[in-house]
Amino acid sequence: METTLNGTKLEVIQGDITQSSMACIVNAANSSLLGGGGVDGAIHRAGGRRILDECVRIRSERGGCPVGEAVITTGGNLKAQYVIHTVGPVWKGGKNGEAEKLGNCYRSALRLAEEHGISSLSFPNISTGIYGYPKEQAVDVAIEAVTDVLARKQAFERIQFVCFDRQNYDLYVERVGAL
Ligand code: AR6
Repeated sequence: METTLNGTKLEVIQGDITQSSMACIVNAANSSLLGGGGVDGAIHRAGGRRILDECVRIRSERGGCPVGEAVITTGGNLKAQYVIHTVGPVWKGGKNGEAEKLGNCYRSALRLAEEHGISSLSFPNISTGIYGYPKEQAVDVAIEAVTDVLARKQAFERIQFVCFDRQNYDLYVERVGAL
């Protein structure tokens, strides 16, 4: 499903983000930037060695990526030209600034995308896998952060939420449908 918000097409799809045809995909990485499981593992496998090489270089320059921040690399062998790697919070019950940190992931990624002139990007459901963030709460944080940025900027043509599992897909369809 899709809707338009201040000139940006906002889409919800179910699928594998490595197959995205947006200019940029966002990765739910960890602070080491050296890869891992989940969507991070899938992106590195599909994108190949050049993504990891750039992550290693960024890591040696600035020691990794803090939670809520983002870095950008090539898309390597992916259709996407770029990957923006952001680091979501680990869910620790909700009273440890998780919502602000998760919102910062979406804001940081969009800021970096805008700085690089990227007009279309795909987001996975950051933190809702291995990091254990409750999906019903993560969707609200994601949509609030993205719609807040879009309300102030017209920098993007298309933003996709790529949901891997049915539960996230249903939640996003409901929330985006209500915008
Ligand atoms: N395409 C789209 N979404 C996916 C894909 C895919 N190919 N694979 C999984 N997801 P997770 P996190 C969904 O665990 O919770 C890694 O080891 C998945 O269903 O990938 O932020 C990192 O290195 C879930 O909804 O990331 C970190 O150590 C969402 O992507 C840690 O996991 C996020 O799940 C980050 O944990």
